[in-house]
Amino acid sequence: MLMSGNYRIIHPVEDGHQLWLRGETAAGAKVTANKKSPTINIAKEELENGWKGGEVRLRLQNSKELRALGRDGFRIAGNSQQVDIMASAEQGLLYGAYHLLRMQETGKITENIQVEEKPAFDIRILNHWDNLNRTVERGYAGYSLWRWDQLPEVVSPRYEAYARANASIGINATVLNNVNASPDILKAEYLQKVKVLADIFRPYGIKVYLSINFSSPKILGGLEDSDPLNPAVPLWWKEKVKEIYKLIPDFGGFLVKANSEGQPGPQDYGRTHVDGANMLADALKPYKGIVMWRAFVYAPDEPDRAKQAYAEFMPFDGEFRDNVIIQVKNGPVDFQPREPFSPLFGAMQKTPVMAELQITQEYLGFSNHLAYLSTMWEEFLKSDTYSKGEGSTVAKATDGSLFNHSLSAISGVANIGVDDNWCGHHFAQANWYAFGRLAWNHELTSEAIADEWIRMTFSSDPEFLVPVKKMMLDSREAVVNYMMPLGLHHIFAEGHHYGPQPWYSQAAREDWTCVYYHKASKEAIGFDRTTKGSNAVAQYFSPLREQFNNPATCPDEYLLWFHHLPWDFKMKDGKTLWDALCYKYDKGVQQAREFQKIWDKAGSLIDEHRFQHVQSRLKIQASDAVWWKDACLLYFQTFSNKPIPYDIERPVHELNDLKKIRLNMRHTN
Ligand code: GCW
Repeated sequence: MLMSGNYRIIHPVEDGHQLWLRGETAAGAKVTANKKSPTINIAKEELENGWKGGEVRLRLQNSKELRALGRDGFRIAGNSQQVDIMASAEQGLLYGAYHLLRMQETGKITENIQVEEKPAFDIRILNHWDNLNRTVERGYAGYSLWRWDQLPEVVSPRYEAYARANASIGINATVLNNVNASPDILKAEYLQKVKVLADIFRPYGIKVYLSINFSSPKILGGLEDSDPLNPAVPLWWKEKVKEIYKLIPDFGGFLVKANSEGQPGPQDYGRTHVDGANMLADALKPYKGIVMWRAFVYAPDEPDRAKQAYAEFMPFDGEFRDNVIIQVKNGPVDFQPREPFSPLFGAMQKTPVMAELQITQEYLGFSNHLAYLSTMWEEFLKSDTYSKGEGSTVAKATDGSLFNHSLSAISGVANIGVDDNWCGHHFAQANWYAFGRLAWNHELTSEAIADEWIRMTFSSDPEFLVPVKKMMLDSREAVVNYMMPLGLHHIFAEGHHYGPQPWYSQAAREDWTCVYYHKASKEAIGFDRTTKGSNAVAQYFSPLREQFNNPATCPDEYLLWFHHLPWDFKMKDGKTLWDALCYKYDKGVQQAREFQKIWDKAGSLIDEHRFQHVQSRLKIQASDAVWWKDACLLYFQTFSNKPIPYDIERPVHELNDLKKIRLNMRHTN
């Protein structure tokens, strides 16, 4: 058995707990291996339990060709009767085993199997925003998986199931705790708990990392301060790191949110990001640990938040130690349904940069809305930064190839909790899956990933597969349409970020209001980031900066991101901006309704329980879409003073009623 204890209970209903790992068979394939190890044993057992063909040979080989595929790469050669999985390291064999099983489950086994795979990014890491009290910041799938209260004595079987799910899609690292980090995580008692998790994850090829609180030396160590230039401080970190590696010899390193949204950092002492990051890097270096230093910084006094990460970090390019990587959110503001890529990608060239994606749907309807995010990430990864001429995609600027960095990584903020189905919404599992697959191979299409996921999770019946795949592929754009089309952004209700609140104007900081982002007036709407405005366009390479700067060439998707335009501005298709906005919102509503129809029809082909679960959420999504449309159009209409085009369904709400809605965080933990 793969799972410890008596974990494999029969679930009375199909609750989605098995994720995409459903290929178990009683066939009992013959599997041999030329070496034994905990990792190879897992690969062997997976194949014994899942492979429906003939003999599989797992072969660890130290050849030049295999070494070129790296620690995680593998080759598969043979046919359904006899097949070899070869790798130069045991992780490679494990990934090869999962790959072969995936080929089988998705109908890709041919008479001549020849596969060679090597991951695009070295570190493929989940970021859990899990607090030590088990709440999850921006988590919509129940409490944290980590039972800090029970560890290290009691070990939940879900830890191993989690590791297995990640390994099956190539994820090889995890940050266990929230970037808004409690210093307590570094206490000896917590490190004992972390060690237990690391031991469980290790055979699955998963390394553990921790988010740290920059003030830990002061708070935990009782030092006077946590100033990186106070000699006692780096010493404290050195000792702490030593303590960690004693327990966890393959510990990955630290993730740091510093001087951001009230978190402590080196600037508290007049020092820089470089001072802070390098101090930690020096402590980790002897053990091959790394620092992932986040660039999510924005100060209240800068007139354009979108410019700040670039402005603050570019001057430090090349000044960080070689075991520091800068972690940058995909967009320059904050995980909005659509943003252009952050200009740090491609611009920062001497220091490696990694993308931070958000798998959890903080800004895309929590686990109530069906939003397949692979299309968003694909759009991002394939965006051309033009940093070294055409073809300098974000993917290449971060996978080490464009700037010859030996450190490459990609991270995703996890959407996992203790809910039976792990992610709250059955289709949110697809986002976890897609993150892993894209981290492995950023050239995969969202279509191909959705295809795999549906076949493995639900069904390969074309009557189900075809419409449901289309629904998934359309879903993120639908959310953009009914929430904030044409480049609008951050008009979310304050705090919880679920519903619309474009009228929100009173906050401790201007950049925490919605009016700051849309700037609607009687005359116009949008954020002017052109050369005449905040000049954020200048942070992009040519020809993007010119393209973005001109409303005639700026893609419609980013129009109001970069431009403040009159309501009767003529769009490329001849519509006025106001009408175009109305039609986009309406389109979003129609799409959400279409998803209901698709699901009701296709759903009869799958189990009742998951069918109903998704159906109930699609109802919420459709009604939320109307709520968004009415709130935004009625509110913006108070400025535009123009009629909503008469072929569009009329609002069914009163603006004043919508303004009274106060969600009691009902959608969060
Ligand atoms: O998106 C915002 C979230 C915060 C989060 C922050 C960050 C962890 O609203 O909840 O804090 O970004 O990424 O640091």
